[in-house]
Amino acid sequence: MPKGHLTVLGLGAMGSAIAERLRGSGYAVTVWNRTAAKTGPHVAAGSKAAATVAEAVGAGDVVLVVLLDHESVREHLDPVAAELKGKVVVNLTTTTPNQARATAAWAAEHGIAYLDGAIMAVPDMIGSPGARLLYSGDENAYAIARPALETLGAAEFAGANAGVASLKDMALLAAMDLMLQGYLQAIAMMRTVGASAADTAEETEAWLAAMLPYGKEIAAVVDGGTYDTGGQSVDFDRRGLASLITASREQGVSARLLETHQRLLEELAAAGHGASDWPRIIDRLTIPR
Ligand code: FVH
Repeated sequence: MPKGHLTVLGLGAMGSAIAERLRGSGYAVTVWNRTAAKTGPHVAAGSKAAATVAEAVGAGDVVLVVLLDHESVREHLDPVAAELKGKVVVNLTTTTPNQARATAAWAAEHGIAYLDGAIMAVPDMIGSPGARLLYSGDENAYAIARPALETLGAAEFAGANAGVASLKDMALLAAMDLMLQGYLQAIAMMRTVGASAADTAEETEAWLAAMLPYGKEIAAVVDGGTYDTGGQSVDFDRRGLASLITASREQGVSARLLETHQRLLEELAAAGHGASDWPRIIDRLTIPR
């Protein structure tokens, strides 16, 4: 007896890994993919292939959507709203928070229990303890889908606001993006004296690892909200950053990545906050609405 009937829409790298894991965990899995040929290996492994999205969603109590983007999700879910009524839809496609909330509103209108998910893993990690998946939206949908979702990786419910899982995903990816840009700046600077990218990356990794705990100190300053703890000030940081920018340019390396940070510090100094703790920069990141 299968543990339950699930549908997976989308058999790209991630959808395939998810379908395979669910099947291996004892679920009866029906798959659908725009390019039907990709269903072949799944059928050979014991899944059923549906010829249409409507047929696919009819076969599962929980429908997992792993398509490319918001547009492809809505292109295929909107026409089968009636078939989805009363079912649980878990959308694991990467979308923005507003797109997640829009799909949640659409689902609520059609009596569909909707959970939006964000996958903090690459396909190879699915089913391993290192995979972390965030969910937000309908809590009852989460309770129903949870046993299956927990086979994919560590599952975390982030609340009823359907946009929060996606927001957290994007926030963490933004942090990663900015950190990895730092590797490139260091590599660009050091290769002007012949250092290999590999050597600089190794040194950068060790340095960043030593600095990581400082992130929580920054958070404490932000949570404190006074920016007068006597830690590194805006003026101190401006001077330090000016040296980095000058050193980059002296080596013939653009300082564009660093200049953005410098501009924010200059704005704070111009507003009379030169003596403030430098994490006050967060005020410049918040756009009034
Ligand atoms: N792969 C990863 O490492 C990341 C990890 C974090 C989360 N992402 C997101 O997961 C979604 C799916 O990603 P993927 O890796 O499976 O992506 P692809 O291998 O490129 O497969 C894309 C599937 O989407 C189908 N598709 C694309 N456009 C349409 C459309 N207009 N209508 C129907 N299906 C569409 C595509 O079908 P086909 O090309 O095989 O016919 C694939 O099934 C994604 O949101 C990541 O951001 C993965």
